[in-house]
Amino acid sequence: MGTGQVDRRSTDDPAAAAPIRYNRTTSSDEGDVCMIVDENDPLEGKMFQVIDKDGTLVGDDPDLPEDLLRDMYRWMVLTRMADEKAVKLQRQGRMGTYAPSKGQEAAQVGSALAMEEDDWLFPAFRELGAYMIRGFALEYDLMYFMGDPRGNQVPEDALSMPIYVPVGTQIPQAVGFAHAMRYHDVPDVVLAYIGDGGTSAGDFHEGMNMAGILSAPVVVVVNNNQWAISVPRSKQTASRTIAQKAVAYGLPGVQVDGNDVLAMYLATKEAIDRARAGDGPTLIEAVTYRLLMHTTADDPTRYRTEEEQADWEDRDPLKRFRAYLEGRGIWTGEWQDTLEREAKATIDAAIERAETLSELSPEVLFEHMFEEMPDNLLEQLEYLEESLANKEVEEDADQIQGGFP
Ligand SMILES: Cc1ncc(C[n+]2csc(CCOP(=O)(O)OP(=O)(O)O)c2C)c(N)n1
Ligand SMILES: [Mg+2]
Repeated sequence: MGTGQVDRRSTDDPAAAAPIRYNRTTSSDEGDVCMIVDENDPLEGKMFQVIDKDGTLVGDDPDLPEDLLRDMYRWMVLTRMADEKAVKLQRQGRMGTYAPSKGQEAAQVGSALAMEEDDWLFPAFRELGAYMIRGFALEYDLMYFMGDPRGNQVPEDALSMPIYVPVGTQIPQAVGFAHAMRYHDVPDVVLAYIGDGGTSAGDFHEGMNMAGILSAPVVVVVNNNQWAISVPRSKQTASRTIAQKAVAYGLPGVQVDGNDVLAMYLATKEAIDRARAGDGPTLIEAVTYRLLMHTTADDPTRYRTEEEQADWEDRDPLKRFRAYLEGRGIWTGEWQDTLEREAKATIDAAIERAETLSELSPEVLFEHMFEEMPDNLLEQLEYLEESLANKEVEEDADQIQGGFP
C-alpha cells in the first residue's frame, strides 16, 4: 500500500469496516450507476457497445469530454507504436521474448483510464497501455522483457503491482488486497486483468468466489482475446460467455465490446464507481482479439486462419475510434502526425534509458526476497561468486591462448 493511503484509514467508526453487499436496488436508487450492467445481461446474449466497427454510434452519444477522448486516442496510438517497436527490438536481438498487445489497445486504455488516481492495478502480462497509464512507464516494460529485473520494480508513485506471468495468481491477491483496503476503510478500488485462458485457472474461481462473499471493491476485466496461446476460447469453458460466470459468484457481470474504447471506459467506470460506493465487485468480459502472436516465440499461422485474422483486423480498435473522432471533428491528419511524432520521441527515450542502464551483477538474483538471507541461499550465493571468479580465470586463460570465445 502506498504512503498516504495508510493515513486515510479511519479507525473511529468500526461499522465502516463491515462489508456492504452488492445490492442492485440500492445502487439504482442512487441514480443510473447500474445502467450498463442492468441493460446488458449476458444471459440474454447482450454485449455493451457504443460504436460499431466503423465508428458509428449504436445508440446515444455518451458525450464524454473532448480532453478525455483525446487522451484515449493518444494512449492508444502510443500503445500501438510502442508495441510494434518492441516486436522489432526482439527481432533485432535487443530484447527477449515479448508478448504483444496489438488489437487489445481499447480494452486496456478504456478500462485503465476509468481508474482514479489512488486506485490499484493488478495486471497480467499483456497490458502495456494500462501499465503506462498507471505511471509504470514504457522503459520498465522494455527492461522487463529485456530480462532486466529492474523492469519489475514498480516506481513508488505508480499504484500497480508488477507484471504477473503465472496465470491467474493476480486474482486472489487483487481480491485480498481490495478486501484489506475496505477493511481498513481505505476508499480505493482495485482493477485486475486476466486473459480468457486464465479463467480456467483455479485461482480465478477461488478469487472471484471470495470477491462475491467479501463484497470486495475489485473490478476484474477478462481480456477475452479468443486465444490462450494455441487453445481457442471454446476449449476454455462450455459457458456461452465468460461474463455470465459472474452470476454463480453472486456479482454483476457484463460483456463489453473490447475493441470499443468508449464502451470499455463507461462499463469500467460504472463498475469502479459502484465498488467505491460499497456495492462490491464486477466481472467485465472484454471481447477482443490478439492480432499478433502470443509471444514472439509463437507462430499463430499454425493454429488459426487468415480469414479469422482479417475479420478482426476489420474491427481494429484504433481505426474505429479514429473514425468516430473524425466524425466529431476532433481527429485530423495533422493531429495524427503530432501524436505519432510525440509517441516516437517517448519510445526512443524509453529505449535509450532501458538500454543504457548500468550492468547488473548476477548476485542480484539473490536480492529483494528476504531481509536477512537464509543459510541455504547464502551458500548458493558463495558458490555463484566462486564459480564466477573461476570463470574469469578461465576466460583470461582462453584469451592468452587465443581461444575461440
Ligand atoms: C500457472 C501458469 N500456467 C501456464 C503458464 C504458461 N502460459 C503463459 S501464457 C498462457 C496462456 C494465457 O492465455 P490467456 O489467459 O488467454 O492470456 P493471453 O496470453 O491470451 O493474453 C499460458 C498457458 C503460465 N504462465 N502460468
Ligand atoms: Mg487469451
